[in-house]
Amino acid sequence: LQLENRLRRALEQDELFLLFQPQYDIHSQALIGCEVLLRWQDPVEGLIMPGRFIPIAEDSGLIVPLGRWVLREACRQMARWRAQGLPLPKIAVNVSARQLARLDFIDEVRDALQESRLPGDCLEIEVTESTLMEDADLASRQLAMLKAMGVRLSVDDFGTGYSSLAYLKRFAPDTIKIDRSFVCDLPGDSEDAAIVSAIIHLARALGMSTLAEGVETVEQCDFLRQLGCGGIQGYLLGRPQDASAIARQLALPL
Ligand code: G
Ligand code: G
Ligand code: NA
Ligand code: MN
Repeated sequence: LQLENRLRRALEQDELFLLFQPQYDIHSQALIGCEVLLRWQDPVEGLIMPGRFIPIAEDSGLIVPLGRWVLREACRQMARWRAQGLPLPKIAVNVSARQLARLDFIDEVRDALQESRLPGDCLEIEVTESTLMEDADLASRQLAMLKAMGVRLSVDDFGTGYSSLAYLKRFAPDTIKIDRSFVCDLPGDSEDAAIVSAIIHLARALGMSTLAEGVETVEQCDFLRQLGCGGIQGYLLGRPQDASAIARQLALPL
């Protein structure tokens, strides 16, 4: 409860901020997007990571105002980059089950885009498999409305949750994010190689793109390229960083 109260105050007192982790096309090396990652700068404790406070926000319902803030701030930042003429196609925002389940979530997304005068295709929503499965009928109605606005969908941490392949067909995400746990032991681990290869083939057959998370070495990157993976994200190419660092990077030629 103590952390919950502090988090509530943090939201009011501007202690939350966003970092952005770049996502690249594995072939052209062009920047294809940035994942938005929330941070909390507590005046006493210092930096607090989302692994510690997102579960508390979800349990208490604080994730709703907090998620609304993230969406709005992320869109504002995207609009600033665009106004500077920087070529960033989209931002990817993590969305929890409890946010997606609210009927006014769609209005919040529309408001955040409109306030920053952004087209829907500048925004990607990242949800986990379990978020989709929690109330699949509701999720599918909500996601259809977002899709009609041009908003993209990616499935986060793919392969780690409870899911069936039927839901991939049903939700038809634009992108499957291959979980870091399948990437970290590449290229040596033959089981992980088989899993990643199967995910990439499945995605391709279904007309979806793939993006590998947690890519830390050149060997992993080269191997993923050979397997036909479409995008990469990870410490090899860029840590989560602040908006000005992203802008500096975007201003450089390829
Ligand atoms: O770097 P990292 O520690 O930022 O992220 C840890 C986890 O926290 C990730 O699983 C990510 O999905 C989640 N996360 C980060 N930012 C947000 C956010 O704004 N909203 C939600 N719901 N989850 C987030
Ligand atoms: O669960 P989700 O995939 O949204 O979380 C992304 C998390 O992965 C964030 O905590 C982010 O900081 C972390 N991350 C991003 N790139 C790497 C990487 O190359 N290696 C490791 N170990 N973690 C990473
Ligand atoms: Na994510
Ligand atoms: Mn992820």
